[in-house]
Amino acid sequence: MQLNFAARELAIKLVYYGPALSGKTTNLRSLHDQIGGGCGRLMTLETKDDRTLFFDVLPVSFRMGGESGLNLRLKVYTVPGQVVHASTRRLVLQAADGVVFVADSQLSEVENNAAAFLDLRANLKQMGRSVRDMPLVIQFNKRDVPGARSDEDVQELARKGAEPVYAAVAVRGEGVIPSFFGLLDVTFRRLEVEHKLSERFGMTPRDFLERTATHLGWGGKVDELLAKCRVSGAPASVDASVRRAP
Ligand SMILES: Nc1nc2c(ncn2[C@@H]2O[C@H](COP(=O)(O)OP(=O)(O)O)[C@@H](O)[C@H]2O)c(=O)[nH]1
Ligand SMILES: [Mg+2]
Repeated sequence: MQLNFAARELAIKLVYYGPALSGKTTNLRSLHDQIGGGCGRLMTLETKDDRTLFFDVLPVSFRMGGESGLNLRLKVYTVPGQVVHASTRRLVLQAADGVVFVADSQLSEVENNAAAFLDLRANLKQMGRSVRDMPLVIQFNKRDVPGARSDEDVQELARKGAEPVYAAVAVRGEGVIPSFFGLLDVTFRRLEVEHKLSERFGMTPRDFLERTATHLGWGGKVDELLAKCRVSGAPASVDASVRRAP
């Protein structure tokens, strides 16, 4: 988090992490398409075969309104998943305020997911941080692929961990917005604990979340949004109604 008191600006860095080809760039593209004018230009840098070469970044910036006059700047990044890009991943992860871990639901990717998670853990540790203290959301993407990990399997994992787990089909835009708001929710809550946002700006984490949702075109029922596509003891279904037509 970067706070510029003179400019009354709060900058928050969010990172989509995960193995190569799990759908991180697809999430950001879909986010960009679904929030339309609510964000700036999506910058991606890919090789000819669509692999992320460096990183992608989507800026979302707006005035929070109310008495605070606060300008909120969200900078949403993806890391390149390929093993060779380890140093770029560390660079992108530096000073992150929250992470969405995009896991690939394909059975063939179980080991790659695990390796990427260990990589996340190791990189955080190297920065003197830990996964436990990092606001984190897990997204199981590619729920549409035949032979994906079963819903029961995903539910079991969701039950074991403390962090929110979301199901997604990012290519169809499903689960993308709920995962993003799930991350914002845990991130604002953490910033409240660490930096006393409500004392400084007179806005609770919930106010931050609701104003961001309103700015991005999802006014109203933030709780419903957070519950959509969320995996718990209930079946891990993906609700297409959250998706906006591109
Ligand atoms: N079937 C399916 N394919 C997906 C989904 N999300 C992404 N993909 C595909 O997976 C490939 C890798 O996606 P990309 O976003 O570039 O992965 P990244 O390496 O994590 O950035 C692309 O061909 C996407 O179209 C999904 O939900 N279902
Ligand atoms: Mg990518």
